[in-house]
Amino acid sequence: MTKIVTGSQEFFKGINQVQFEGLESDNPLAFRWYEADRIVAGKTMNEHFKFACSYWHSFNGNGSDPFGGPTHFFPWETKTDPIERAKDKMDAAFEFITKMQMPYYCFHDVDVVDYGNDVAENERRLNILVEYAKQKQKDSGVKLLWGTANLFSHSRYMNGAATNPDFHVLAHGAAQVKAAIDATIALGGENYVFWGGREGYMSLLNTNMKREQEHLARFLHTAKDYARKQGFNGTFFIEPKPCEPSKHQYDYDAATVKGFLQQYDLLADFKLNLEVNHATLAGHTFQHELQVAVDNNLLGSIDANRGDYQNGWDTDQFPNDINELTESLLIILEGGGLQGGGVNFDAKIRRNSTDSKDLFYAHVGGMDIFARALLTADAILTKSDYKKVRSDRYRSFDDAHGEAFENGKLSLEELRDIAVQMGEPASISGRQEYLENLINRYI
Ligand code: XUL
Ligand code: CO
Repeated sequence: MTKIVTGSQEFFKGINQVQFEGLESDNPLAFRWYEADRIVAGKTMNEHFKFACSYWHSFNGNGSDPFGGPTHFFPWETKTDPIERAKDKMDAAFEFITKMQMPYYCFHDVDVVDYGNDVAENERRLNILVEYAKQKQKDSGVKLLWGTANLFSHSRYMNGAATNPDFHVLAHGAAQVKAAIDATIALGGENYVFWGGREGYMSLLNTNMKREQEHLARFLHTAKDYARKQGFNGTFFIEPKPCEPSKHQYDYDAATVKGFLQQYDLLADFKLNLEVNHATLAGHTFQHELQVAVDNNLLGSIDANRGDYQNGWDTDQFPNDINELTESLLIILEGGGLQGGGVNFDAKIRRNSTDSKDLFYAHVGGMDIFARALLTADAILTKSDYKKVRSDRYRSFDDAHGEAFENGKLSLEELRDIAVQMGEPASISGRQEYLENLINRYI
């Protein structure tokens, strides 16, 4: 059990630590499926998931949208001094995280403390909060899954950071990344994330795409070399997203990022942090993105959330789709799991979810649905003929001519002669409905 760590005041009063109570429980603030120490497929649930709370949505996201201001008024946002206010927020964060028994958290630099326009002052502020976080981590055992720098909110980044046409802006982005890497290392962070929200363009009329992408690669090499020199041996993650806020973002999807990493010799140090709603925006399923990552040995981490079928933007809702997640866990389990990363809830409660309990319901639901999907996927893999149905579809490549083709031993003329010799192929069912039913049966 995690020790609850509060500051000088308790922010989530009247809410106890969330515990596993099992399927019989009707307590909405208990886990029904997530049992941290339960072993599934050779690892504890805790090891499979490494659940992380995202600082930005949970403690900064105030419910505002393009049509209206904040609806969430946090008691940790009252002090005027930025350092004192940031400490209150960190007290609230660790209280929440330990009450949820989450083992990890993630942050952007500016989530932790307000940044202004003075590089040295920003570094000073972040350092103070890093020292504060060190103590909190020590008291609670909670760890940092990854750190990152926000290179998209400040107005100077309106044309991008590493891909900005103005070198002066790029240098400011580098200063921020340096401080965020220093903070991540100081806190024992296990990974470092680059999400290129404005690394892209709005119009090709004013954009030299090739030059911008070369700058991005050079920037990533420079940041990576610095971090390695400072002793960081965790993994760097690129988080693909096709658009929003930019019209077009360079890290479009898993396949695009793989090509980029390969082209610029970054594959040894970088993997992917895949987000469900980003996959949807790219016109893919999350499962597709996971499979691309697994097939290229790039599956590092996950940002868990979901989109809205009626909306074409990043709604960042908490995950609750058991079919989607069961199919995802099938791919993750068969692919050998997440490499270095975990499951970060990059999700926010709705604008009109204004009770302090809502943040707890959201995370309870998210952790439980992942646990349920893991158990279901493991049962499918170990008890059903799911894998056999798929491998049987390819059995004509297991021997004879099919095997010779796979090994590059057949010319086009020989293939033509085999076609003549074998005659018209029989039709073979893909059995999609059978497999869809199988998944529902195990849920
Ligand atoms: C934005 C997004 C970011 C990254 C970290 O869509 O997902 O919060 O996860 O910068
Ligand atoms: Co994300």
